[in-house]
Amino acid sequence: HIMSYKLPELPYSYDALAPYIDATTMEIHHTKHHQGYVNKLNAALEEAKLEDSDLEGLFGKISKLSSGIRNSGGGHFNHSLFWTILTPGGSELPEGELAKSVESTFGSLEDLKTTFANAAATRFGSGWAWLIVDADGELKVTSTPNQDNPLMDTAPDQGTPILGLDVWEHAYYLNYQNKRPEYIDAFWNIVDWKAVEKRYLAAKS
Ligand code: MN3
Repeated sequence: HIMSYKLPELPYSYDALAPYIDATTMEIHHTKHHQGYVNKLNAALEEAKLEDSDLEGLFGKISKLSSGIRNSGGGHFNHSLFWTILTPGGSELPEGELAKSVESTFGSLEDLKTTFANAAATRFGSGWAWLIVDADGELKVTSTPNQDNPLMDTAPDQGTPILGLDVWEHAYYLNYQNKRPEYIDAFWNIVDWKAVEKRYLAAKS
């Protein structure tokens, strides 16, 4: 039996993240782009006839799998994560384990944002910027091309992603055109740091 993936509902309305991400971009991104990855992933899994289609397991051996599974599996996983680390109005980074680790690793939250924004701005072409927990439990900022992610055995910096930013043009072009740095700046207003902390604690446990 091959698992069939489904497009997850957004936990907020399409206009909820405006003005930082506009409603039209959100709707197209969710119903066309993300849905497209889900459809292509299901087709690629069907074709490969894999017994276990758990995505995190597949990412660990993605170098041996088809480009369809890599691109569409990454696309589905990455967008599913992205929607859930955003929230209307954003949330403050709670005092706690993640805040302590951000401070000891980067110096401050502002320093983390600068490092992350630089990774997002300098990712050539399409891809993602990430904050990950690596195998030693340390925080690290990295980026990946296309729909790759740090769970893939092909990623130069591997670990569990706890925050991600889509820097494909489809994520921002309607509102920001070529001004990717303005989109990256706006992103911080809608990051749900409570959700990021939950992912951090889960990755560490
Ligand atoms: Mn996208």
